[in-house]
Amino acid sequence: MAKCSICGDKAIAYVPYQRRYYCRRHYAEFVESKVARTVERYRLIRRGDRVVAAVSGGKDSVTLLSTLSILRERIGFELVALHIDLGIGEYSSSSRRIVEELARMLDAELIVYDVGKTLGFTIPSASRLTRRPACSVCGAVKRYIYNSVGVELDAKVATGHNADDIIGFAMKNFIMGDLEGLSKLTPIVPGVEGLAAPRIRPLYSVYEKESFLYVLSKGLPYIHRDCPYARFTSLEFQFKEFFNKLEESRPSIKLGFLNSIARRFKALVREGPYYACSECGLLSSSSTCTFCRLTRRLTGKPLGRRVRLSVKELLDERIKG
Ligand code: Q46
Ligand code: ZN
Ligand code: ZN
Repeated sequence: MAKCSICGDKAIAYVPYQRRYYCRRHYAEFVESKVARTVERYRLIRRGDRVVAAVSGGKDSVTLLSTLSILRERIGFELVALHIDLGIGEYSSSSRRIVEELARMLDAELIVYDVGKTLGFTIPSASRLTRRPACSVCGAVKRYIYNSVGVELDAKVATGHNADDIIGFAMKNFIMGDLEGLSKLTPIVPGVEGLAAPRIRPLYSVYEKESFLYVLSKGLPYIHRDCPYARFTSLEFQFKEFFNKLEESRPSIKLGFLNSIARRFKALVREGPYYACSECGLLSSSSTCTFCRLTRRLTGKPLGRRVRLSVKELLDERIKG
């Protein structure tokens, strides 16, 4: 039986690039210290910051909220969890229940934004009506709501993208020649005053497998099933598999790749000019932002302003409640 390299208890995992075995407790600490190092190294969070953690209920966002709630005490920042109910049938209702349970366990403040109730459409209905893939509609809706909450709260928005996600996106953007996309894959994407909240990725160096073992080792609740729209044939997914194969024979190759993304891709960042959407006032690359264009096509009216108003109401309730 393999033993933990730190305490000698029964090991539950081996980390090849460290050549170390870990027991349940020390494995959780290993992941927590990886996140703490990323936060420190890239100066993602400072004392007195406000951080909104996007929590879907999947293993990565559960790891995000748990590790941030530990760092919250150490660094001294305000942490708010944000869950978006996308209206994807039983998948969304289970995710919401899990996030509510998790927030109670971690004593984290939780805000739930219900898309169906507030905007009158769900991801499946919007995808049908606009004839766009569900994930493309979903991505635009989530990004818009995260940003609205971040701007309204003057907060940084933390997402649960892990190391494998970043590598998958990087390779896809590289193949597509999307330099703008590549420039946004750094651990922190700066905000633009009043238009866009800064975005941070505390799980930047945490492998997908590590975040899975983390939630298991801590006994945290997470949604076991995949979203019905998740595609396991996408280019990103195939690159993830390819890099996992490479990692088997060259442990830590993924970490090396991520380091160079973090160091070199910053140079690709385009500094402005920045535009405000003429409909909602948030960041846009043209006169109308993606979300306002999408919702105009869907409902006949751009709904950016409505989202911003509903976010304000939700946050006011939070202060009163
Ligand atoms: S929730 Fe949304 Fe994902 Fe489901 S519809 Fe696609 S993007 S797969 S992270
Ligand atoms: Zn141990
Ligand atoms: Zn807009």
